[in-house]
Amino acid sequence: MMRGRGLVNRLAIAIAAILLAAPLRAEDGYALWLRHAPLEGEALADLRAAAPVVMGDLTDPVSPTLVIARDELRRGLAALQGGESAAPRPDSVTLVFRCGTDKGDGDNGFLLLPMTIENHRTIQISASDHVGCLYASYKLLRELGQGTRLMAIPRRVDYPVMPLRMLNHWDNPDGHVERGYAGRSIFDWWHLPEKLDPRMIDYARANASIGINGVVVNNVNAKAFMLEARYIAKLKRLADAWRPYGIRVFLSARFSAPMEIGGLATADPLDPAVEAWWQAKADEIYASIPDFGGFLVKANSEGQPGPQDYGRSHAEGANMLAAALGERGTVIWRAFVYKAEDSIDRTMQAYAEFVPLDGQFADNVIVQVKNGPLDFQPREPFHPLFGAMPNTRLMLEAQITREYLGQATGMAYLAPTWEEVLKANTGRPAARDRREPRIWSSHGPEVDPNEPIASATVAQVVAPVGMAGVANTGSDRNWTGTHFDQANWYAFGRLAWNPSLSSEDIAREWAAQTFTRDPEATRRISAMMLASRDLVAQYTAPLGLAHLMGTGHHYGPAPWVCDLERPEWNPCYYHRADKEGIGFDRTENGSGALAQYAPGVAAQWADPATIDEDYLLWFHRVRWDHRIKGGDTLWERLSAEYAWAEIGLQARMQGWEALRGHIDPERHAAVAADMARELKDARWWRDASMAYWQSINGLPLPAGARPIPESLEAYKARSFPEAPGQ
Ligand code: BDP
Repeated sequence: MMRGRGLVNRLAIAIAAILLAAPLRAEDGYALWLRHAPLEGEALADLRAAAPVVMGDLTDPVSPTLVIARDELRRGLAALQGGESAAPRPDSVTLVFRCGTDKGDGDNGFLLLPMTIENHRTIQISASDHVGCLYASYKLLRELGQGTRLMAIPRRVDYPVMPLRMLNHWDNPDGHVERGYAGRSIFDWWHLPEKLDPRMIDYARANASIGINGVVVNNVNAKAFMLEARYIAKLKRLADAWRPYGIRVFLSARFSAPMEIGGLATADPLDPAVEAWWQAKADEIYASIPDFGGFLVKANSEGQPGPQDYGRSHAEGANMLAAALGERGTVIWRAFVYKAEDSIDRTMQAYAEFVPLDGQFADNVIVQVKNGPLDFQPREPFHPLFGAMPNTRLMLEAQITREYLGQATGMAYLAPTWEEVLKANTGRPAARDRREPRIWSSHGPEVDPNEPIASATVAQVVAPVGMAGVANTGSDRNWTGTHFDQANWYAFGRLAWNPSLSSEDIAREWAAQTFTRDPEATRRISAMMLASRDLVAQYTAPLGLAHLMGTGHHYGPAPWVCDLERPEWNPCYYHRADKEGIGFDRTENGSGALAQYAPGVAAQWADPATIDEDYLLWFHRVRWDHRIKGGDTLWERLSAEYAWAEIGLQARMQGWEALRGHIDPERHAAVAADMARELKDARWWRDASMAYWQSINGLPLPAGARPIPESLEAYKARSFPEAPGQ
C-alpha cells in the first residue's frame, strides 16, 4: 500500500514537473516585444505576491490615452502572471496614475515611484501629460518583462530626448512597399476610411511602446493624389485611431501636386497661385486633422520634381510649404540629392547643395539627412552635413528596412550602425539646446551649460530635432519578414528616445522580451546581434567598399556592372578597381570629399597607413599589394575578410542551434532557415566578388583560399526575377 502511494506520488510529481516546465508554445511573432510572456520562478512568485492592482480612478480629465495606459498595464500585468492577475488583497501593491493634462503641453516625460507609506506599498506613475503616462505603462512592463521586481523598478525620471521620433513608410497606395521585404503595405487605403484594420491599433501600440510619435504614411517618391480630399478622409481615420497613442500623422508631398491635382500651370514656389494652392491644401488638411504633423518632401532627387525646376533653391521650396503650414506643422525636407550630370563625387553633392543654404530655412523646416553621405550602405562614415549646418534644424534619417543588407534574409541588427553615427564627433560647433542636459552630458566632454558646444556629436546636433527611420513593416504575420528584424524597429525607437543607450543594452532588453529571459541565452543572442551588421559588411562591402550590389533589386553581388546610364549607379564608379589597385580616392589628390569634414575628423581618415580599415577603400585608392596593418597585402586581406565572414556565420548557426531549448520551435526553425540562407548568400558574394576582382587584377587566389566553384561568367549570368524590391 505504502509502496503504491509512493508510486502515485512520484507519478504526480513527474506529471506536475512536466506540466510546470511548460513546453515552449509555438509563436508566430505577431505580438512583437509586447508578448509579456509569463514570468518564471522567483520573479513570478514576487509579482503574484505583490498582487498588483492598477487603480481605475484616473486623473481628471480622463482621456482615451489614459484608458489605454491603464488597460495596457492591467493586461500586461495579468499576462506576466500567467494570464490572470492575482486577486487583490489588503496588502496589494497599488499602481496609481497622476498624469497631468492632455493638452499636449508636456514633454511626455514620466516618473515611476515605488514607495511604502504606512505599510502600504504603492507605485506612483506620474507624468506631465497623458502620453507620458502611457509611456510609463510600457516602461513598467518592459522592466518587469526583463525580470525586474515590481518594487525595485528604478525611481528615475525618464523622458524622450528627441522631440520627433518618426517612422517614414515608403509604402505606396497600391500596397507595394518600395524597398519593403515583409509583404505588402500594412495600410489598407482601399477600405479606409470606413474600415479600420485592427492591425492599425496593434501597430500604434508597438510604436507607442518604444516612444515613436510620428508616422509618414506614404513613400517619399510620392503620388500627388494622396493630397486629394478622399485621401485626407482616409488619413483622418488613421490620425483619429493613433492620436490616443501619441502618434501624429505626416504625408509625403509631391512638389508638383499643384499642377497634377490642382490644375495649375506651374509649381514654382514663388508663384502666388502656387502659394495659395498649398495654403488652401494645408487648411483643408487641418480642418480634418487638427494635429497633422506636416509634409516630408523629396525634391530634385532621383527624378522627383522640386523648386530647382524653376530656378529656386531648396530653401525657397521648403519655406513656401512651411508658410502654408504655419505654426501648425513642420516641413521635413530631405537632403538626399545627387545629380547625374554633376561630375564630382556623388557623396559630396548634398553638402555642396545644402551648406550654402544654412540659415535660410524657416523655423518650421527641418532638413533630414541620411546617416552617411551615400545611401544606407552597410558601412559609411557619418554624413558631413551634420557638422556643417549649425543654423539649420537637422534630423537624422536611418533606414530600418535592410535595402542594402540582405533585406529580409539573414540577420543584421542595425543599432550599431545608428549608434556609430550618433556618437560620431563632427568636430564642429552646434547650436545648444538647453532642454537636453542628458544628451549633452552623456555624449562627450563635460560642458558649461551656458556655452555653445565646440565639438558636437551627431547625437548632439540632432537631439533637439529628431530621428526618422525608413520603416521595415509589412503585411507578414511577424510584421518585419524575419523575427530579428523586429529588433531594428525596436532599437530605432529606443535610440530616438535616448541616443545614449547602447546597442548591447537594447539588444538584451529586446531579446529578453521577445525570446527568453534566461540571462545567459539573452547574452548569447545579443552577442549574435551585435556582430551581425559587421558580418554583412564583411562579405558584401569589406574594407570600406560600397555599392557593389545588384542593379534594381539591390540584392546579391554585381561589382562588374559598369555600363548603367547614370555613372553613379554603377558599382564600378565606387570601387574603381583596375590592374593596379582598388578604392575611391577621396583625399585632396582625389575627389576631395575628406575636406567636407572638420580637420580633426578628416585627419583620422587621411592616411591609408593609419586609417581604421573599415574605411580604407572608402577614402583611399590603394594598390593590390598595399600592406595592411599586420602585414598582409590588400589582396590577401580582402580574401581573408570574406573567409572570416563565412566562419562567423557558421559559428553563429551553431550558437543558434545551442539555443534550441530556449526558443519556441516555430521561431527557432524560422531563424535557423534565415541563417542557413545567409551563409549561402555570403558564399555567393565571396565567390562572385573574388572571381571579379581576380579578373581585374590577374592575381592568383591567396594561399589557403577556398577555390571559386563557378566562372565569373556564370555568376554574371544569374538573374532573379523573383527577388523582392525590384
Ligand atoms: C534609395 C532607394 C530608393 C529611394 C531612395 C531615397 O534605393 O528606392 O527612393 O533611396 O531615399 O536608397 O529617396
